[in-house]
Amino acid sequence: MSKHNLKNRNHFTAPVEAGGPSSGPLTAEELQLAARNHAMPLEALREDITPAGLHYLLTHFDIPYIAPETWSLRIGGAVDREIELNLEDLKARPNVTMPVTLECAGNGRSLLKPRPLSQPWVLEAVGTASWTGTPLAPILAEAGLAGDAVELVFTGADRGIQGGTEEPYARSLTVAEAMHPEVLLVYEMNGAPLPPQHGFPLRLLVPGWYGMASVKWLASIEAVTSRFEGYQQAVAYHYMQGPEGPGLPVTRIRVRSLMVPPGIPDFFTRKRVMDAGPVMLRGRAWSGHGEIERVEVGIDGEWMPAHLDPPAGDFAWTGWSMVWLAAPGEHELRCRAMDSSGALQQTTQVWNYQGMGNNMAQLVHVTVR
Ligand SMILES: Nc1nc2c(c(=O)[nH]1)N[C@H]1C(S)=C(S)[C@@H](COP(=O)(O)O)O[C@H]1N2
Ligand SMILES: [Mo]
Repeated sequence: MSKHNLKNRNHFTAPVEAGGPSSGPLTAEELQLAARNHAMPLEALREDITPAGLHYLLTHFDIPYIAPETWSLRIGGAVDREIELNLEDLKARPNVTMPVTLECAGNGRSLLKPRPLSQPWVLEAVGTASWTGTPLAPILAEAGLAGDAVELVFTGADRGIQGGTEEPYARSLTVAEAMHPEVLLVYEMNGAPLPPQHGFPLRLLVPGWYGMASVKWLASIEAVTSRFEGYQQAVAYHYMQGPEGPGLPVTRIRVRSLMVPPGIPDFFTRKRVMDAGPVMLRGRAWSGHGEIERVEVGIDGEWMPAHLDPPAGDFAWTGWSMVWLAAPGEHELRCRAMDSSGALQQTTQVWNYQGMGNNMAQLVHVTVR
């Protein structure tokens, strides 16, 4: 049993003390979170690599101020040798640069009915940056994990209170997950030092997983001999049907596709307006459960296959496109993807209490004139 009491095993008592999902209007607390944690404007789906300023952002507490000269990463706990590495030490190690698509597990939350109260994402909590860093596995090998180590706990320099529990932001991975070769300690985003909001000077990057696993402002890595029970691990990020936990842990990214909204938007409603004629519909699709096998575009309920580009990387999104002969009138456009595990995006909602992993197919209303 975790140290959190049952009353606090509820993700949503934290920001609003509302005690659960709501069908009412957006709250001031949701607006406050939405203003801090911005999404990626969907027109940025045009680019393989998302410019850092357009990448989505999710910070639970405050962005910590870290002076790089005094910062270091401590690796300890159930290891043979404790290791301390500063930024220069990390940069001197072998480096890897790769595009990785990150998505917040709460993406799509505000579209659920009723709406779980938390960061009220619509659909755009995603981005693909080119990340540079050093693989984690060799560092863990140098530290020498004890035979009874079961997990690694990654702790950030930020702290706050959630669900009545005061803690630093911390998440764990099993030893097997942490040893995957693609798991990196990254210090650059798109060829520049990590911006403060994305984890300067160092973050963990767990490709294929929803964003919560990629701990920003990394301060320490601790090998532990029993499962980590921190709030962000044991209480938050679970698929639950009601307030009683624990439910199933949220791990890898569920398959999703999004389209660049065609035409031009109406300022206030964001509804799309465009001229009749052929138009190239474009977008991106991704999954943490395997390659994208198929993307289909639905025009007024009729599904047609899209052309797929080669994926931008093993853990990055795949571009898609389809020509649509737009006829005058009102139209409903959708897109849905299927990955190599056979998972397909649904067109009806699959609700859960924390509003996690809602990958329901996007719907775009278009007026063709
Ligand atoms: N230390 C720390 N790491 C964190 C978070 C946080 O609040 N603190 N938020 C997590 C969540 S929920 C997500 S979705 C990603 C967002 O990464 P980004 O802001 O660089 O896009 O960071 C993760 N890492
Ligand atoms: Mo997230």
